[in-house]
Amino acid sequence: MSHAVVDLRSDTVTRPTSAMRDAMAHAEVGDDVYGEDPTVNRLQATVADLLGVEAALYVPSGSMANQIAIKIHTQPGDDVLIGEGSHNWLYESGAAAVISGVQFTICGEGGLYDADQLHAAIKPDNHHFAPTRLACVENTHNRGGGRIWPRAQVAALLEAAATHRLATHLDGARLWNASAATGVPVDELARGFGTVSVCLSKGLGAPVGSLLCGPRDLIHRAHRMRKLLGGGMRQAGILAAAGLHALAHHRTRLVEDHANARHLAERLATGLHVDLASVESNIVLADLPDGAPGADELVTRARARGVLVNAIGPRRIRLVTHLDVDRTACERGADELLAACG
Ligand code: TLP
Repeated sequence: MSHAVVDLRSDTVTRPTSAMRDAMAHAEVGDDVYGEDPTVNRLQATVADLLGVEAALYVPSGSMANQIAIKIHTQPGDDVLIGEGSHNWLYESGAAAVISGVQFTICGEGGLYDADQLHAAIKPDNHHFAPTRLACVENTHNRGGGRIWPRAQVAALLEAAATHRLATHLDGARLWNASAATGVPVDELARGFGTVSVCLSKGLGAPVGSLLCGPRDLIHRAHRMRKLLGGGMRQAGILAAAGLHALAHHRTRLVEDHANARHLAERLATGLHVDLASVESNIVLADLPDGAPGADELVTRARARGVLVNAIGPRRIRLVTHLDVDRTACERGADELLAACG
């Protein structure tokens, strides 16, 4: 019996459902560069409202949202504090150096850092050093395995950032997951940050799109940067409609992805090293024990068995649950991976 491929590489691999495609096909549109696309405007208003901010700007990708945020918070030559392995630093092609001319200082371990680590990383006011201007947080933290920032830690970090007059940016590509996992509304998780980016194309299952959110004056500046970077889109309502559909229909189900990730992690832990306590949302990191092949080899073997995963280190793989993998698919994914290790 042949099975469909189980794709656990990322929650970005989902395909639009037929209901989502219907919503896209029937979207009312206009030219968004003139600000005349009613569906984009509705999406921006909806997300601003959900996050409890004045304004939101629809952009093609999470990377663009983050890079616009860094640009509007900094000047060339500035220093930006960021958690280890954060997307802004690791996975955006060095864009912050190119677009904003800033340098990063990595704080803490595993993606999260605390107020003391922030204080320690601030550069003295001395001509040797790049002035520290911005602190970035990623919640959930992708490379950290979908870790959720403890709220008290965020509050203390924001307070410390304010003491040093740092701007703050939250990469909330998976803030929806953090909210679903903790039951804390997204506006509370976003509160206190200067800007927040959220993605519709991860766990929510839309094909495209992110929003940069914040106070009206900053989002006004972000609008110019979106144009400068070539991110102005025309009848983008077709895409925004997918986002609105995702927000209405795919948010509450994220808890299923989290339960599936836990199940997957427990099953994998029978043969691989998985820190079960760190599985908090829809991402599972697994380390390969002695005797197992290396991560690249395991990825190749798993693919031959119809299971797709990503290697993120010589002996580490990442698995992500989403809309297009149910419990049975996760079980099959775990079993094939365990078999491929032997
Ligand atoms: N993450 C992707 C890859 O780029 C690594 C993935 O498969 O997880 N912030 C975070 C925390 C992300 O995980 C991602 C995508 C982004 C931003 C960027 O979003 P896009 O791909 O829309 O630019």
